[in-house]
Amino acid sequence: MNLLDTPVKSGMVAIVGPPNAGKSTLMNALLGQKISIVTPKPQTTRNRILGVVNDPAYQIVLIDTPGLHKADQPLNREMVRIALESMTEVDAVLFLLDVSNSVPEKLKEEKEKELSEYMGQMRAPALLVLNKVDLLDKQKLLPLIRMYSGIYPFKAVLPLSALHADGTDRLIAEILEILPTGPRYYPEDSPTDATERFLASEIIREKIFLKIGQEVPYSAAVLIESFKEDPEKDMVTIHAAIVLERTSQKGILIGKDGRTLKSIGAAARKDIEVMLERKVMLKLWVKVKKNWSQDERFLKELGYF
Ligand SMILES: Nc1nc2c(ncn2[C@@H]2O[C@H](COP(=O)(O)OP(=O)(O)OP(=O)(O)O)[C@@H](O)[C@H]2O)c(=O)[nH]1
Ligand SMILES: [Mg+2]
Repeated sequence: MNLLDTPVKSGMVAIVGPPNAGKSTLMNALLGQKISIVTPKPQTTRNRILGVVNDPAYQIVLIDTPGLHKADQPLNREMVRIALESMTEVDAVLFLLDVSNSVPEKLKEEKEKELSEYMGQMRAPALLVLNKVDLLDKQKLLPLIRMYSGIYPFKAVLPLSALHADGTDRLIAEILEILPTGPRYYPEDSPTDATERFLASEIIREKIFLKIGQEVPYSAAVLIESFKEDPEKDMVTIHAAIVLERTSQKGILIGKDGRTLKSIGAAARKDIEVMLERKVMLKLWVKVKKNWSQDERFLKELGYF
């Protein structure tokens, strides 16, 4: 019998929550490897990204999503739509909150309203994950758990530190309580269905977020223009365009004597080499496409809509 056909606990699990809650960090922690990019800035993730956790007894298909936030621009609206859609098409939802900065006694009314509106759209059983407890005064934990349990009928409320992969065993156990028995939906040999091209573009975007402040990373998209393998040299040559919204942003991205762009390229190349397990030649160039984030056709090209 093919292992793919042997019934196990299996299903789709969306990781949702406000920007910067640690969703991508949690997905990587559960996978035991980095698939989703992580930065200290909110609104890093823009697409749904699949991560497949395999075990002899189960297959958990995680979906990392963009942060839920009040969005009024086309790109941001798409990001929120992607997250809300993921939330309704799964077997279980992990609703993740960063509790390192919250006030235990009561949430600000507006924030509570916003969160419970999003929670109200969940269709599957949901677990509330209180993340970043490594930064939280332990005495504040119990009141927090009590407060959040009152907002929505979660199956469980779990404190966790995604950064330190602390609390993940209990989380997996709670997920398995919810998941039905079924086939493995994805082959066991890959942790994601994302293409190497997409993952490379994300790594470049991550370095832009990490190396440049303010609004430029939010105005940057990365298009892989060519991705050529050379089996003889065991090498990949990648040409990528970093697309900005305004001409004035070009100088910031490139930096004095091209230093900023060079350091983005060097850091990205290193990570892409680890991902591809091959030598990589990475050529970056910068172009401007005025207000691309409001251009539906271009957003489609990037994989939205
Ligand atoms: N101390 C601490 N930091 C964490 C933890 N989890 C995530 N972080 C940090 O929080 C920041 C945001 O993490 P991400 O995983 O990118 O958050 P996200 O929810 O995916 O963010 P968006 O994609 O922007 O919605 C990063 O600097 C992480 O290192 C945690 O458990 N403890
Ligand atoms: Mg993310």
